Amino acid sequence: MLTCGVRYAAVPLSLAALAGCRGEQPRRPNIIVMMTDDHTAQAMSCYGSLLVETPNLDRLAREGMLFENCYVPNAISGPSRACILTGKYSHANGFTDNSRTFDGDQQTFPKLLHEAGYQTAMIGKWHLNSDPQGFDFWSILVGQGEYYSPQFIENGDRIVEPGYVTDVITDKAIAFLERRDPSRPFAMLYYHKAPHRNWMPAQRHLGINDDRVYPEPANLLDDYAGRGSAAREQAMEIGRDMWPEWDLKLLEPEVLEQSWELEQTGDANRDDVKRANDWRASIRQFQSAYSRMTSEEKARWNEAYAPRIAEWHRIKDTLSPEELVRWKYQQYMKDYCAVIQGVDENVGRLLDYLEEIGELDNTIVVYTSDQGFFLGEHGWFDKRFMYEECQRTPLLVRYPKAVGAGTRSKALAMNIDLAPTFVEMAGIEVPADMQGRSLVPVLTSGGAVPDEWRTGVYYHYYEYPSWHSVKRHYGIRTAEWKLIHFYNDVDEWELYDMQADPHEMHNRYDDPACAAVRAELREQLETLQRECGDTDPDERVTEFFQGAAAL
Ligand code: SGN
Ligand code: CA
Repeated sequence: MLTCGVRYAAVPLSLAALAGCRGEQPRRPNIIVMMTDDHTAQAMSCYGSLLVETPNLDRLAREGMLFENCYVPNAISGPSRACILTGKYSHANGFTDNSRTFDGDQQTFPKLLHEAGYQTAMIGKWHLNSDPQGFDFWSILVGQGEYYSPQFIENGDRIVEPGYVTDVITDKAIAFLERRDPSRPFAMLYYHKAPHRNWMPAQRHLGINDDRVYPEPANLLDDYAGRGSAAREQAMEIGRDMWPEWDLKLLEPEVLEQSWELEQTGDANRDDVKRANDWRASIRQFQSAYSRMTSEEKARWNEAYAPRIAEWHRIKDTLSPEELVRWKYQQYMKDYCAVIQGVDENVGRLLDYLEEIGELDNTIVVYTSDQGFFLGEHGWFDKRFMYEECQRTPLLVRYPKAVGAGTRSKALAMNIDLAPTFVEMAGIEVPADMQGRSLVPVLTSGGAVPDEWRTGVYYHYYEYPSWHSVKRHYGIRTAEWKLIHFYNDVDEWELYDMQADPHEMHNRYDDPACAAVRAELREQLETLQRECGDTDPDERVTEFFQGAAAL
């Protein structure tokens, strides 16, 4: 059904030509956006990872385009999802941090596709605190979602699905495709919970990495020298902030089955009290996650983690602080990579299904994550910072009718580019208020950076004070440099030479040799802020604080 809200554009010549059509309008492509939660490029073999093999994701890269430089404007779940849906930065779509409620009445690309006759579905982690709009079918995880027997809200009804979340989401995706109307194109958001914290593997992947020893990042034992208070004062250190019980599954079955009183006592403003309360809450959270398994699943789980628990009790009082970080890092990687295995297999399952029904080559298949993640770099887990490991996100695009196989692009891409790209590829005129840029010229040129392409990407993170204590900041990343301003309760700048110092260990902001580049970047940053309408971050955030305090 077509409505007047959507304006049609001629399908771009390049797409029409590559689709091999002779005069007639090519068939509109199906679209599948595969998104994971916290899957970083350091854990994808097509991006050069030595941590894990991802043959099915590698297949997408081999048969499509890999973006080396795709960035998110705000490295956290809900905001990133809102950016993708709207093609707009957080300040423009209103969803600046995870406590927000997405204004679902606003324009999104699924709505535009739906109005243009696409069958639309949203399956998996939504995390926007309001019901999805613009979908024929939606089945979303409740909140962050659970790994075992996950709860969903499906077209408004709450249900529990037995099984492992990554498998269940794929089953639902295939079921949607099975019952679709094959005469019309579809657009499906296939959004995983995996590999979000606390990294619980599927039953068939328990213990698979037990014998593996993971290479450590060079800055695993970073001491933050030469950087500001934001890097020093975060709460995402593997050594200090990763809970052995919840994150590394070091809880005996007897304790997991116990009823655990959640006494939140003491002065919540004191750091030690807050930490003790958080720790107790994490144990409760693990008990609840564990309770969702069947007795067979629990038995297999207990057996798989028993050796790790025994080792922990044997060594925990003997480890130096550095040895503790290194030991925890190894356990973290074993679980994280086992969870990735589940993602990769399911991506393969969905690709095989598309092939079987003859739709694979008619479908634009995109793989991305809501942001990157720290896998021990700087001694951290989690994300939020504008540092490279989490500002950058993986992006693969397979569509053989327009995108060359095995191509790579260095173009500075952003996840706000996806909405205009899909809209254009569906033959709809890209609305003028979308702030991202269509990637069609990049996709159809073998990855070449088009003339007049952006030379810097803008970033702005807001969720502070909150989980992991990452201070508010904004900044710009160009092909060679990164400039960051931490603000709100501090006023600190950082400048990194991304070519000489790709791991962002040496802040050059006060280096006299960088005076010219610093001035140039500050100007470029201000221009970007003006262009995207984020002109006074400090003031707006102060207003937000006042609003939040009034709630
Ligand atoms: C949970 C996690 C945090 C994580 C946020 C946001 N804690 O609160 O570690 O940063 O989600 O993640 S947990 O103990 O509950 O696992 S996001 O990807 O949804 O933004
Ligand atoms: Ca995330």
